[in-house]
Parts: sequence; structure tokens; C-alpha cells
Amino acid sequence: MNNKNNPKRAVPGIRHYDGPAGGWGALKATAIAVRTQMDTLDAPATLLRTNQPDGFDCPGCAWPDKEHKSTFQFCENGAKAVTWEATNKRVTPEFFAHNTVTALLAKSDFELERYGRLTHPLEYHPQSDTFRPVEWERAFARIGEILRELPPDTVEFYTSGRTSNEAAYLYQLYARELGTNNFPDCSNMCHEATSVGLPRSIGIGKGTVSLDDFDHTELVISMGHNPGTNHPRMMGTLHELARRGVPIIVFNPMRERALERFADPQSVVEMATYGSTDIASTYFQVKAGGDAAALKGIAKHLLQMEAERGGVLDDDFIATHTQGFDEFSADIRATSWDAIERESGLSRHDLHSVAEAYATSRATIITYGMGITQHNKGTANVRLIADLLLMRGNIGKPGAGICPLRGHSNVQGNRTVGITEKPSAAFLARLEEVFGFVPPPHHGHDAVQTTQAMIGGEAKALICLGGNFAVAMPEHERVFPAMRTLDLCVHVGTKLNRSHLLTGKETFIFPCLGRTELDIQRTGKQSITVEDSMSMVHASAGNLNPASPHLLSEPAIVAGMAKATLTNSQVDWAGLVADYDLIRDLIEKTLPGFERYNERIRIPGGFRMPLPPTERLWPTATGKAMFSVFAGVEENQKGTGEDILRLVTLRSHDQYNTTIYALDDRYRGVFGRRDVLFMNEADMAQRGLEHGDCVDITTALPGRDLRLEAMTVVAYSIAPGTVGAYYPEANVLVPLDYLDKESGTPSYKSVPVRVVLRSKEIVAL
Ligand SMILES: Nc1nc2c(c(=O)[nH]1)N[C@H]1C(S)=C(S)[C@@H](COP(=O)(O)OP(=O)(O)OC[C@H]3O[C@@H](n4cnc5c(=O)[nH]c(N)nc54)[C@H](O)[C@@H]3O)O[C@H]1N2
Ligand SMILES: Nc1nc2c(c(=O)[nH]1)N[C@H]1C(S)=C(S)[C@@H](COP(=O)(O)OP(=O)(O)OC[C@H]3O[C@@H](n4cnc5c(=O)[nH]c(N)nc54)[C@H](O)[C@@H]3O)O[C@H]1N2
Ligand SMILES: [Mo]
Repeated sequence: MNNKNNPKRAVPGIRHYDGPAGGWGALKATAIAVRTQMDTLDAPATLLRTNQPDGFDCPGCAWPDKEHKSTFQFCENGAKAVTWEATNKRVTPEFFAHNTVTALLAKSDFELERYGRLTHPLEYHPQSDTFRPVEWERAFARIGEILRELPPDTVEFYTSGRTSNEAAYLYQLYARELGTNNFPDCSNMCHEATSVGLPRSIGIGKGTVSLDDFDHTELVISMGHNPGTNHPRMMGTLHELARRGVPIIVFNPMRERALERFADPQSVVEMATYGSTDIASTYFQVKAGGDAAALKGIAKHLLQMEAERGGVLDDDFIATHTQGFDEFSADIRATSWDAIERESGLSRHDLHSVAEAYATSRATIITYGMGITQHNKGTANVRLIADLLLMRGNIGKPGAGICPLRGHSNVQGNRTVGITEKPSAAFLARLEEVFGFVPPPHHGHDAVQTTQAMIGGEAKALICLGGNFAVAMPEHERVFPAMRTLDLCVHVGTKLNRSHLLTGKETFIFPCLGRTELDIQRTGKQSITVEDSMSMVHASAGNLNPASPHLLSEPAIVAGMAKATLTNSQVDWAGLVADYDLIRDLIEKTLPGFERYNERIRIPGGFRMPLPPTERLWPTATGKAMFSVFAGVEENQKGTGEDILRLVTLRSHDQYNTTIYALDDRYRGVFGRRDVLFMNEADMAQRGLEHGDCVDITTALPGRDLRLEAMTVVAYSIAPGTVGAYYPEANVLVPLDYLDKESGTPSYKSVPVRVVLRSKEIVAL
């Protein structure tokens, strides 16, 4: 039972959900999404073109498709992402004339996006406190004027990972020609620990597995991700594995229904019989922040088993391909079982069973998500996962490897084409050769550094290519006011959100084409390209008429700003927008791995970026795969005082990051509300709390007064000592400087908090 609803105390909107994930419930939810958002006549045709060779890439997640040409794969949350963009609702100039920014700020994030698609470029008028339409060229010219006056390093260029390779490449070119490497990016809040940790371990900051590897694997260990909601197409793969009898061992503090039981909507039999398949063979409810201890425990058993019976480690692989094994194993031996059990919340015996399964498997894949990266030692966590795989040579052979589940559908591609605050010298040298300007050699700001520069008054302008920067960041109390001190804010987006409304001295909102829409430029219909979680690059082209005739494509908006800002630029910005093939030619000229780019994206399925570790080549400083040492077992600061719990901030089943589709979280049994705190019954009893009580939450770190009030306690199957609440509402509890020092990632998944009773009265819906 997930949601341990107390039958004696009914709490509005909290019900027990006993079904599997997927199944008929998922089909029903899709039908509702289509009915409420889309012109129903368009819907089937649009959904059928999702992830087809001549269709568009699903904006829902970065999980790949088999050869990108299979028949339509049903996916509830993919359908929501598509219908949300392809909605027939519009927010027009008339709407803005009647709604002041102050009035709009009083609306919830849910309401703001629900108004529909943006239709006109807009400029903020402080006198009337409203946004008014503005001509594109006039807006670009004004932005150019402002930016030319500012020192380049006071300008921040944010990207959210839906942006295409083409738009992202033009964007980095624009910023670097202007003279800055300030590239705060949604990855800084997401998989940065992967981008920093994996290059140190295996020489490249990306996963090593392909979909084919799942056909050959003998064991999957899934750590800290919730695929039923966030990577729904992965459920097809897990379902197939489970039916083949491949063990799937899950580490997650919360019972997530899709990891327990799933009915595949593609399976005629399961749908007809209301059947389902058990997914996890074993489910370990590790404490939040306890994965490092658990991984060290598994490694400790392996070392012991090797000493007792031999043949457990891949000695040849370790000798030929790695360095640092002695230091690694000495540290593992020195780590006590007491510490491992205390920190992970799992017993030595539990971890032994995982070590046994791992030692018997000839090919193991470890998958992971935000439950691993969003911690004080996220980078070290990622490296420990790589260590465990290296112990048995599980990188660079079929059926094995490391599989970070990326977030946004093109977050990985954005990085590949140059969105990084720490560019390599080689890349900058190529830019100089090809474009004739000298790019800035010094590093720029990541997302947290950008926010700190805004708070400190050093940042003057923020350009956002997509996303909802201020809301996605921690500590809204400091971030929101900082947005309002800026000289210039520019937001490129499809729908209105709170960041757009946190206006600076001058603010522009630029509506852009979405993935589903036709992109026609001077030379004809254009396609963009994206890279998925498994490094496959392929083309994507929409087929719907744009939401408004006034929209521009992202490349056109970036080029428009660049042309108006960089008056001496040698780049033919307008020419590049006329034909995206020319942008891809430039990418090919300046970055490795894109040989014959235009030719290869015309092959259905596209091509794979080079991944040397899959051939056991290690582009690290030593040329070897590197073991690491995770000092101690603790991932996070302890917090001060008694009674500390660890808060994880999570996504519901009805949201896409800061976009809230609806107020339900079906699989966790929550309907029509988001003001909930998931809590273990033992922790509740200790504090005299009951299911349905109203509580206040405070952050338990020194010198902090961060609080979230009036939350409803929901008894849930969650590891003792761990509590859960929804992102972004709970971001007010995450301190801005509480982060992984190696990667700069905020520790959204492990905030020390205290929970106190506010009222016994049940809060109505
Ligand atoms: N529908 C939908 N799809 C999405 C998104 C979305 O919001 N909605 N977001 C996209 C983005 S940008 C991303 S990054 C991905 C995110 O996908 P996920 O990585 O699945 O992200 P989260 O929902 O944040 O939840 C992570 C899971 O980690 C568990 N967890 C929390 N703390 C710990 C811990 O300390 N250890 C372990 N082992 N587990 C822990 C939680 O219980 C939860 O099940 O999804 C992408 N896809
Ligand atoms: N507490 C807490 N905070 C978190 C997280 C967490 O787990 N817990 N997760 C973090 C993670 S993993 C991430 S990735 C960030 C996400 O941070 P962001 O990427 O900044 O946020 P999103 O909510 O994905 O952005 C939504 C907006 O994107 C715009 N948009 C949608 N489609 C398009 C498009 O095609 N083009 C353009 N230009 N704009 C578009 C719309 O205007 C929409 O309002 O949040 C982070 N914050
Ligand atoms: Mo993400």
C-alpha cells in the first residue's frame, strides 16, 4: 500500500490508489488532456507524429526510441506535453491589457500557464503595469542598445533544455561574440553532477548504454528516479525486462507505483484482462541521501566475496583499464558496517542480496536520476556508481553500463553544442578560427552563481532561452526580488510563467514556435535536431500551424537579438536563419563528432555521438578509467538540533517541472491538491502527528529562516526520517548555497527540516 490512508480520518483529495501504473487510467488521462487542451480533430494526427522519423521529437523526456521509427508508442505524459503545447487556448494582447502584472502575480503557476500560448512579442510598460505588443525589430534594437552599454560579464544567458541544437549553438555564439561565458543552464539544477563526475571517472559526461544494451542486460539497478511519471517510455523497456525475468533492483525512499506494478497500454492482454506486471524484483527504501552508503555497502560485500571465493571482481579489466583501485578498496574496507547501515537505513543483509545478484550477473546496467544528483555530494555519488560498475568491468560491453536519465528532451544536446560556462580551450580556439572574433577565455557563471550575481547587484541583464528560471531555483524569497533589480529581462517562451512577470527595468517576452509547429523560413520548411539520453542525434520537424502568425522560431529570435547587438559581427545571422543546414555546417566545423551532420540526420533514426568508453577507450587525463574515493558515508550536512527530517522535493504525475498540468498525483493517491507532506507513520507518531494534520516546515540549517506553512500531512510508505513535498512549492525551503560544491547543483533532494503541528483541523480543498 502506497498511501497509507487512515480510513478513520478522511482527508479531502487523499485516496488510496491500489491499481498498477499505466493501464486504462493512463488512457483515460490522455483522453482528458486531449479534450481539455486541443482541437480534438488535430489531436490524433499530432500524437501519431510524435517520435516518428519525419515527425517531431517528443518534448516530454529524453528517453530514446528504437531506431526512431517504431509505430506510435503510447505515453500518457508525452501526450500531456504535446497537448499542453498544441492547446487551442491563447493569451492575447487583449488579455494583457486587462490584467496587470501585479494581478497576474497573484495567480498560481498552474493558472498562469493554463491561459494558453503566447501570441505576440511583448514589452513591459511600468506606467500601466501591463505587457503590450511590440514590433520584433524594435524590441531587438532596444535590447541591442542596452547590451552594448553593459560590460559583457554582467549579462547572463540562461537556457532550458528544450532548446534545439541549432538555437543553442547560435545562442552560445551570440554570447561569446558579445564577450561572456555566463551560461546558467537548467542542467546546473539537474545532471551537472553527471557532467562533472563522469568525465573524471570515464572521460565523458554522458551515459554509455544504448537501448540495445537493455536487450542483453542481466540485471538493472535503478536508483533515484521515477520513470512511470518522468520517463514513461522507459516503462516499456522495464516491462519487457521484467517479463523476461531480468531482476530490477530499486533504491528509492518512496514507494513509486510504476516501479512496483505496471500495465503496459501497448499490451493487448494486460489491457483486456486488467492484468499488470511486477517491475521491481526487490525494492529498497533507502533513506534520502543514503545511496552512497548503500553503494559502499554493496562494494564492501563484493570485496569480501572476492577474498572468500575469488572470481567476483574483473581483475583483468581493473588491471588493464583502470587506476585508483587500491585507494578505492582501502576506503571501502575502512568504512564501517555501522555507518553504512545507519546512513542508508538498509541492513547489511539487504545489501548482501544486491551484491550476490550483482556478482552473478554477467552484464549490469545502473540507471539513475535526480535522487542521486541533487545532493551535497551529487558528483561523488555519480562517481561511486561508476566505481561499482568498474569493479566488474561493466562499462564497454554489451548489456552493461551507466545510464543517467536526462531531464529535458535536449538538455544533453545543448551541452554538446557549447552551452557551458567552462568551455574547453580547444572549442574557443575553433570559434576564433572560424568566426574571426576572440571569445572570452575566462569561465562564466552557472545558475547559482548567476543568482548570486543578481542578488549582489553585479548582474544587470538576464536573457532566458526558455524555462522558468526564478521558480526552478531555490530560495524564492531571495531570487524573486533579485530579478526585479535587473536593467533588462528577456524571456523566450511558449507560455506565460512567473519568471516573465518578475519584471526588471525593461522586460520583453518573446513567443516562439514549439516542437509541434511548422517552421518555415526563406528557403522552406526547416527541421531542428536534438540529442537524446543515449547520445542519438536526430531531426525533428513539427506539422501544426503555428499558434499565432506573430511567432518566430528560436533560432530566428536569437539571431535577431544577435544581429541587433553585434553591429560589427562577421556572422551572416539572417542567412543562417534562412537555412538551418548552414547552422549545422558551422556546428560541424567547430565541434567534434558532427562529421557529415546534414547528411546523417537525413537517415531515419539519425546518428550516435562518439562515446569512447563504449569501446573501452577512456579520454581521462590518465587515459584510464578512474576509481574514486567517497570520503565517509554522509552526503549532506546534518542540520542543527533534534528532530531533523530530510526533505526530498519531487514532481507529481501531473506536472512538467514548473508547469503544472493539473493538481492530481494519481499514483500517490493525491487528487486536487499539492499542499501535502508525505511522511512515514513512525515519524508522525514520534511527533504526535496524524494523517491530515496541518503542519509548518522549517529548514534546519544554521542562520536560516526558511519556512513553508500550512501543509497537510499524508501518511505514506516512505523511508523513516525522509519526508517529501512537491517542487516548486517547496523550493522556498532549499537554501541557495546548500549545494554540491563540485558541480554547483542545489541539494533539492535532501534538505534538513523540522516539522511542527500548526493545527489539528483538516485543510479543505
Ligand atoms: N512528466 C514529466 N516528465 C519529466 C519531468 C517532469 O517534471 N514531468 N521532468 C524532466 C526533468 S527536467 C528531469 S531532470 C527528469 C526527472 O526525473 P526523476 O529523476 O525521476 O525526478 P524526480 O521526480 O525529481 O524524482 C526522483 C525520484 O527520486 C527519489 N528520491 C529522492 N531522493 C532520493 C535519494 O536520496 N535517493 C534515492 N535513491 N532516491 C531518491 C524520489 O522518491 C523520486 O521517486 O524528468 C524529466 N521528465
Ligand atoms: N525543488 C526542486 N527544484 C528543482 C528541481 C527539483 O527536483 N526540485 N529540478 C530541477 C531541474 S531537474 C530542472 S531541469 C529545472 C527546470 O527548470 P526550467 O527548465 O527553467 O523550467 P521548466 O519548468 O521546464 O520551464 C517551463 C517553461 O518553458 C517554456 N517552454 C516550454 N516549451 C518551450 C519551447 O519549446 N521553447 C521555449 N523557448 N520555451 C518553452 C514555457 O514558457 C514554460 O513556462 O528545475 C530544477 N528545480
Ligand atoms: Mo532536469
